[in-house]
Amino acid sequence: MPKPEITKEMPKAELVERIKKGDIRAIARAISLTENNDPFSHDLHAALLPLTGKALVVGITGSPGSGKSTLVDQLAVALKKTGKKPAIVAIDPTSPFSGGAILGDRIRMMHTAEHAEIFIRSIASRGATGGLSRFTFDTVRVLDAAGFDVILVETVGVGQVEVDIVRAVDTCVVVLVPGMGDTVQTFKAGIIEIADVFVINKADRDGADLVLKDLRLLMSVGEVSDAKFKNPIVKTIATTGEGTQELIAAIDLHQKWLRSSDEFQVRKNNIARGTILALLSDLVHEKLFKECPDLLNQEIQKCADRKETPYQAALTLLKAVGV
Ligand SMILES: Nc1nc2c(ncn2[C@@H]2O[C@H](COP(=O)(O)OP(=O)(O)OP(=O)(O)O)[C@@H](O)[C@H]2O)c(=O)[nH]1
Ligand SMILES: [Mg+2]
Repeated sequence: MPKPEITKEMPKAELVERIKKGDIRAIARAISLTENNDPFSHDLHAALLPLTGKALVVGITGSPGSGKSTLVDQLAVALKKTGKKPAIVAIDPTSPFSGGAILGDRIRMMHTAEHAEIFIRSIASRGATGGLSRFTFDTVRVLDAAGFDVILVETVGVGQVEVDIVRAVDTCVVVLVPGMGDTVQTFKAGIIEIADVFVINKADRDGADLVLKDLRLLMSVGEVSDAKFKNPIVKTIATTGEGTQELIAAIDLHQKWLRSSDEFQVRKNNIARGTILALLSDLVHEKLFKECPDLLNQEIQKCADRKETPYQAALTLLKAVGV
């Protein structure tokens, strides 16, 4: 008998039950409710919360075209082979993942040669504000509740929000490539400091060893006092899958270290703190735009005309929204 359609009227408990069973349409529904900031989604997330906390969230970041999607593909397929249930969340991918039927709502299933089905959700970052990071982790929460045990989040580490996203994962993999002067230049944004594991992809090209040398040098400089974890560096050729197993082992090594140290709790707390603070400022902004857009414009004008300091304006606005 075909399952009943998922409708807005469907009771929360039933939707939660179907998500728990890994029902793709229920997952898609939950994600789109979240994306539309539907009030129902907040209740839904609260109901999903007890089902979460089991997935390992791995961030893959690096400059455009460095081979992140190809690498994520390989990782997902390799993980699937070992009996894991991986899912992919890709932020603004400009290059498509291999094949796959489009399920709507930016969700696809990747069909691999091994007939393994891998869930992929892409998220557009263009035009998105701070909400991007909130939405990414709400999506991750739905997937975690649905029983996906490794969630690979691909993002180009350029904007602040994207850096915030990779900062909030369990293991952050930074992908570098030869011949781009990549090591120092591209990652001034602070990406290199948040890396747990480094990948030198396109190791089939000249210059991979040079990147390795640069990276080791850079790391030895940073290693002044309490470098508690020696970041593994893995060379990969994502197009052939070479190095994939080593990368999985390096991620594993990082997780073993993290879970055996105080850093685990520190990281969890930092993530929670960052998420709450970001959400608070989002909520205040939303309230302002909704409840007193005219006052906001007046205050902007006063401030621009130097009749008021920004501090005075902010206080007036906070009072107006009852904070
Ligand atoms: N030679 C070589 N090419 C590779 C390797 N890995 C990926 N590529 C190629 O590099 C190009 C970009 O790969 P993607 O996986 O789309 O890179 P990406 O980092 O996801 O790109 P964006 O999402 O656009 O930032 C593709 O043509 C890949 O086939 C590799 O190890 N060696
Ligand atoms: Mg990509």
